[in-house]
Amino acid sequence: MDLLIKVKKGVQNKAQQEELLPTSRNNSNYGDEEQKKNSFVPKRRKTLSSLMKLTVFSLLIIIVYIFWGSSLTEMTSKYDSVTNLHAGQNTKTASYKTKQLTENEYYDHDFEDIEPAVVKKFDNGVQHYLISQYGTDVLTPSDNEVYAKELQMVLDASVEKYDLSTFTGSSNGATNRDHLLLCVPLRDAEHVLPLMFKHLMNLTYPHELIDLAFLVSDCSEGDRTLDALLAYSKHLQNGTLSQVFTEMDQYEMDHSKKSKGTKNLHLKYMNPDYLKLVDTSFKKRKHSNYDKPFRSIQVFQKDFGQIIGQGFSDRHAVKVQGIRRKLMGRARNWLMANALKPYHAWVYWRDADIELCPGSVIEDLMSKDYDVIVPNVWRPLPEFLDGEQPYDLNSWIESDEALKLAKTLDEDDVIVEGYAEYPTWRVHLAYIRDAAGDPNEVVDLDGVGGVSILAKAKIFRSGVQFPAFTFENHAETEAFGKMARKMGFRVGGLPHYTIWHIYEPSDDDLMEIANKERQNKRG
Ligand SMILES: Nc1nc2c(ncn2[C@@H]2O[C@H](COP(=O)(O)OP(=O)(O)OP(=O)(O)O)[C@@H](O)[C@H]2O)c(=O)[nH]1
Ligand SMILES: [Mg+2]
Repeated sequence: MDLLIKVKKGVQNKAQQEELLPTSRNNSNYGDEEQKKNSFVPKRRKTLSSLMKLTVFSLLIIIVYIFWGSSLTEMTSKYDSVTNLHAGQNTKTASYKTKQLTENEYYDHDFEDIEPAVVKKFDNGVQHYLISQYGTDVLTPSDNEVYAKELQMVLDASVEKYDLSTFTGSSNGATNRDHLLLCVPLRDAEHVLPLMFKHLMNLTYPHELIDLAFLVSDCSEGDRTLDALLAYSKHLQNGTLSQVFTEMDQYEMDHSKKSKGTKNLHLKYMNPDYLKLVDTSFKKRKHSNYDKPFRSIQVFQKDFGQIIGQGFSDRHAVKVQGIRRKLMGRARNWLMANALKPYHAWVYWRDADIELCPGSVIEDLMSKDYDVIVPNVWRPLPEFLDGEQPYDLNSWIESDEALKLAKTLDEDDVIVEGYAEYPTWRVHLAYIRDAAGDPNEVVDLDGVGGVSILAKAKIFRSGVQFPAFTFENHAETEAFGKMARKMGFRVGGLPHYTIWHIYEPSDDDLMEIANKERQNKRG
């Protein structure tokens, strides 16, 4: 809490004294003025001081809960400039263009027009305020006016009123100005963060209606997911992140020309059309509000004791699925419990490792007016492995065979889809895809995968959660789907609306690629 107060104070001082946006969340300074100028010098806001205040506040609510690990000072200093984002990268960082914000949603709800100095005057009670402010004399009408205004500010600071009937979630959320909480769990994810942030910016659902909440947990020693996340978040809220990525991409291109590494060897074996689609997708899809900041960002760091490795082969072993999924359930519930506010009408869960996804995914899912809804998730593969594959098998329709199978299992056993050990004969959303099918077609589901879930916030308020225990022989998102159904909510999936997960070569795939390379060399 001390940390938060310190951060708030720092931001306040900067806002009041310098009329500038904060350069650093922990109020640390750059070495000298010249260095500061060459780093991320914030833009002076000449007009609309309330807009400036808002941006200050939207940065301010990047709250970091550090339960273990290094201090905020150490972390942010490592990532204070883009130069540090990729070690040794020397990019030009002179000046970035920022945007003016006008939408009401940037200011409403949490961001009431409260001046801390005024609220503080009431610290010793109303009577003390009146005496020290106006002596014992009767208040003049103008004193009274000031008093009423300042008293209202105190009340606004401590009482929040919500009518939950106005935050139920509608199929046309953007027009209805529905607030949405977007949750992303992250573990050892530094390498996919640029991709993730590009997808976030690419979302066409109004950014001023989206609160972002990230949970970083159980990362490996030396992993820099949290540092990178904070650095990118700062730029996202400044509206400068796409400029940073342009520089990073340019650097990456120059660099890869110079050194022929084996890191991305598998790309040689992928479908060239798919690779081209990935390459051009952001260039083509950029929308006019791409650079607009989100309404707020919260970053949480908390470990849950996940010991199963995050490598592709580690995390897919059948024996570890139950434990892994239950811990993920705990992590998701924790994030939601901390980030969900009374005014959120929708919650969107999204994994970081998605390569292709329409920017309109939120509106597209919302338009179906289901309580829980997911798209189809496939992944590309090397051409020697058929080029593509149905990926997320956690979205399914329950079968009689699986119900019978469940009866033979222990109460605590977790059925895992896609493994020979559990022949469920369920209909998987992934397998009923027709690439040319109607993307608006919906089927009712029982279990759902967690890659991209849109859900009405009211279902969480009614008690639906991601079971961190075995619920009907399932855990986490699949059990979440089952639980939502059991509580009478509508759960659906779009078989012909596909988003694409990144391809990470498994150990077997890497061996196959190495074999092919050897064969090629032998000629
Ligand atoms: N906070 C947190 N995030 C995690 C953890 N494990 C995975 N993640 C994140 O959750 C998302 C999904 O992770 P994946 O490892 O792809 O897990 P998955 O989707 O169950 O597995 P795949 O189907 O193989 O992709 C990604 O954004 C990860 O960074 C964890 O233990 N804690
Ligand atoms: Mg994944």
